[in-house]
Amino acid sequence: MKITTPTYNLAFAEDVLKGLTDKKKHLSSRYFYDDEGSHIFQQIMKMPEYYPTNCEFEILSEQSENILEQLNFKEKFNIVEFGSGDGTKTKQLLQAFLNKNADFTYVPIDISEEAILILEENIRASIPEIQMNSKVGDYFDILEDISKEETPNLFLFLGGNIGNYKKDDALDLLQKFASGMKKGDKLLMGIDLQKSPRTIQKAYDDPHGITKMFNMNLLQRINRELEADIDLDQFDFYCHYNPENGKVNSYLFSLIKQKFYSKILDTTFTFQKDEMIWTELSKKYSLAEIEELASTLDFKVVENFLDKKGYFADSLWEK
Ligand code: AVI
Repeated sequence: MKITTPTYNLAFAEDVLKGLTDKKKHLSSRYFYDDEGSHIFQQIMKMPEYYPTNCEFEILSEQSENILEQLNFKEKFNIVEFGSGDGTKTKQLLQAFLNKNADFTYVPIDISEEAILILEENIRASIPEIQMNSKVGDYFDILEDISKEETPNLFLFLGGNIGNYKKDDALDLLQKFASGMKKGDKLLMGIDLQKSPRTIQKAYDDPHGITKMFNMNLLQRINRELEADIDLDQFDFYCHYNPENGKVNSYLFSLIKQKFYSKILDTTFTFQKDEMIWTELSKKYSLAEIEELASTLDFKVVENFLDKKGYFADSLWEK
């Protein structure tokens, strides 16, 4: 018997079916990051309007010694990183810690073996003396193993990804992190801050159309993986920052009344003219909200490390 494995991701297929047949249509931003989407995200991070990348790079380049002091670890520790990316920013922190003779093992975690191999090569090329113990797999399975060891841990959750979680989901995620941490362990989390609404609006509604492409890739992904016939020219992108709640919400919307068919889902999806598909939340926090989030989860905020413009925080929390 010949077993054929599907070329599409089952969770993606199920979520598209649910999201595009719900009364208010939605698609999760988690699906932005296929190979094509990850490539577009690299381009977003290079845009001058997308300030978070440079702000966090500045913090980790210039303030890592202060961060090390605030950790106050007296013995060898682990630096455990969730979703390490290509390591460009983390390298700044690792190098500064080594310059201060800190004794640690870097433990990057990623679900993708390929991503970990690229990261290892990248880190070892510039910091050959690094002690590294990479892990491939599910964050929380690995966290459970790490939590059984006595070595103190600094967990890194950089890049401002927490902003892409709705309040309850952010609480759930951080609660899961917390349950894998022992007393004295620290969490350094990148958080984008509230600021001029124009600055934020420009970072998402960029003049180059790259963020639009990033969102449109969701529709292209449906065409590619779910064998659909969406006419991309008949959709547009819209995003809006609301300074009253700190939320950037992004959408795709239909320019005409239309339908498309997916062979894999064997379903026809219908759209009214101007009907919206919600694609992403990117929440900007105030310092007071960071305090509130930490205290809800029984963490203590040790210090918020801000870039010079005060746009972005790497917030150091202690369990
Ligand atoms: C990954 N994440 C923190 C980005 C953000 O700023 O919310 C994703 C992104 N969406 C549009 N531009 C960048």
